[in-house]
Amino acid sequence: MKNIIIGTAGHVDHGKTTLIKALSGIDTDRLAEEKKRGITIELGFAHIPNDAGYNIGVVDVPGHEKFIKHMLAGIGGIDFVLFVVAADEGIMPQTREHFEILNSLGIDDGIIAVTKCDMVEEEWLEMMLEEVDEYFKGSFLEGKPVIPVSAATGEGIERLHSEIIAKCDRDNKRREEKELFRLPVDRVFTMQGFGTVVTGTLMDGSVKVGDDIFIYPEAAKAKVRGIQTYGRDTDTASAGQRTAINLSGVSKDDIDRGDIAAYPGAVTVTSMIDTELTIFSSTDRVILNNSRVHLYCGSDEVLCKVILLDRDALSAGETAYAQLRLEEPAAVRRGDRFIIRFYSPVITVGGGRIIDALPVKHKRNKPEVLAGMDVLSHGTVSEIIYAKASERRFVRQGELASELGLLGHEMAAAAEKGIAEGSLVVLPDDTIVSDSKYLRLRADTENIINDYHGSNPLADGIPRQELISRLRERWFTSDDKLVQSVIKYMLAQGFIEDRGKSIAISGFSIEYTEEQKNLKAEIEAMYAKAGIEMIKNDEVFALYKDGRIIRAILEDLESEGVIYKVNPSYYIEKGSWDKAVLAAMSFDDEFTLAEYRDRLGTSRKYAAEFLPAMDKAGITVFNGETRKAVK
Ligand SMILES: Nc1nc2c(ncn2[C@@H]2O[C@H](COP(=O)(O)OP(=O)(O)OP(=O)(O)O)[C@@H](O)[C@H]2O)c(=O)[nH]1
Ligand SMILES: [Mg+2]
Repeated sequence: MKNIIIGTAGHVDHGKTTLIKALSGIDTDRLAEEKKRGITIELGFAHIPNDAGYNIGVVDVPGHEKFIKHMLAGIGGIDFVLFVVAADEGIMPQTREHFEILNSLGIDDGIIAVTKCDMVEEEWLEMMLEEVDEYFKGSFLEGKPVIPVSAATGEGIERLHSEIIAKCDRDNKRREEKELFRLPVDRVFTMQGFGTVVTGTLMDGSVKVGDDIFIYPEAAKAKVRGIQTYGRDTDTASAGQRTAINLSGVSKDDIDRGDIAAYPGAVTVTSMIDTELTIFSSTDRVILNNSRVHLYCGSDEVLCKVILLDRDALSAGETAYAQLRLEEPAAVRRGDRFIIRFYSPVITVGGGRIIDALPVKHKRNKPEVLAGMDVLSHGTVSEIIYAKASERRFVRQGELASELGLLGHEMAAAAEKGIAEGSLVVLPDDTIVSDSKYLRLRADTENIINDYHGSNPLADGIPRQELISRLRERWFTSDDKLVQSVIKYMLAQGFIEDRGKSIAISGFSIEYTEEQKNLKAEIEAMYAKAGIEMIKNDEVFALYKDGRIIRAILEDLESEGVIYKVNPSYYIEKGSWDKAVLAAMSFDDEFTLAEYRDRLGTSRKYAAEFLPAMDKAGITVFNGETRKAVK
């Protein structure tokens, strides 16, 4: 089943609602006040029956200039417009305003209905049709069907119906991948016995009963209890359907029109957006830098400041890069279209496209900032990823995909390309960095380790924990996982080396002075001479004033396999230790300390140090009195 959403547009009283009733049988003016005043105030919803197998939803908008904001809340998600111009009045102010809005929102297809034909003479109608042609010339509506209709006599209604069906036979441009699900909420209410219900046009992706979704920008979690599309219960709803979702876990008060129901990752919650902003050619208003305006995006409306990045004023028909700084967070997606209206008087002045959903704060009139905008506006996916990865301190691939409106596999493919070209590095924890940023990370790491080697020439490397905390400080991050991931990547690259508890620059080895070499030889000879009669560490440390050097020599001799660390107080010559172990292993049955001492032929003092060390090493098992060798 193909899903299509049509929106109406046109000046107040031109017959939009009446025409939708003629096409669908549904009166979308539901409110008492609408009935009383004979105008549409809120968005109306209907669907057009057809036997072509399409789901055709309709969003009927108000034409009155006072309710433009309601129109904006519903019109963004449509596939094409049913543009209404009344034959008796022709092109009127909100005809123009709606048209500019549709243009700005990137709507690119439609049908024009010239209504109330019964009210005018043939000649007048001819003149009006010419006026309509003239007005839409050069726009997305040029050459589209123009159909004279009358809801009063029924003239043209059938033809209009078949033109609508013909238009539905078009490529669906919506993205249907499930994970992209988002629905800008245009109505929220409670239903007796059901709880909270939100409705909206399902923009991308799909949703099903039982799913956990989130209401953004607050990110309030909710569960999908039920779904309706076009008045029928259903298990799933997908892109291009008018959808009502019954939610549990959130109350009506937690949700406003303009919020977005979505899966995590389908939207970016932001307080700033970079945009390409165009001022309507029909307006006489000028947007000055730093002006406060109303921003309409999806069904949301927020106040924001316009920071013009390359000029002080933007006037009719002009386009420029602007950073919009929002007074409240909004949930958007890169590529989304939006409209802006003057703060006061509230007049629609322009609109544009989001080119960065999570920018950094920009300075004005900076060539490098503007060059970055060019990349975001019309660069390739790889170029955009590179720019974002360079700009951000650390960003994980998944976050960047969501910010850029890319699916996981699209992001992975682009990253893969960047890696192959050497422009990007993806770390084991999925952090993505540019080549130049990676070189800086590498230089930082090497500098810290080299400094350590410089001031600790007898240590075989910097203790791993110390390296992590120094890098965290250097990179202003508390993210241990990230730092470890950088280290892991660099270890795999082979220019630093894992030395157990410490990390060294590859190839680093301890360099002793002549004096230290002699000292090392002296200590080695001491242990060899002592053999099974161990030497207490204190005696060795007494040999030299600098304890750090003794420690380094002992550790070095240990790692060379010359001595063995029995416990914190004793090392022993390795060959003697092996003998001590063999003696324990030679018992077939349980043995006592005294039996062991006799077999090894040493004093009780040493035997009493060896055996607990062997227990600890898992060579022997002690039951409180006797021991048994583990074989
Ligand atoms: N004679 C005649 N009257 C029409 C026709 N279509 C609409 N009308 C009348 O025009 C008036 C306005 O029609 P609506 O359908 O409410 O106009 P609308 O464009 O929805 O108005 P808003 O939603 O307020 O912008 C109503 O009184 C309709 O009965 C038509 O084809 N012929
Ligand atoms: Mg109406």
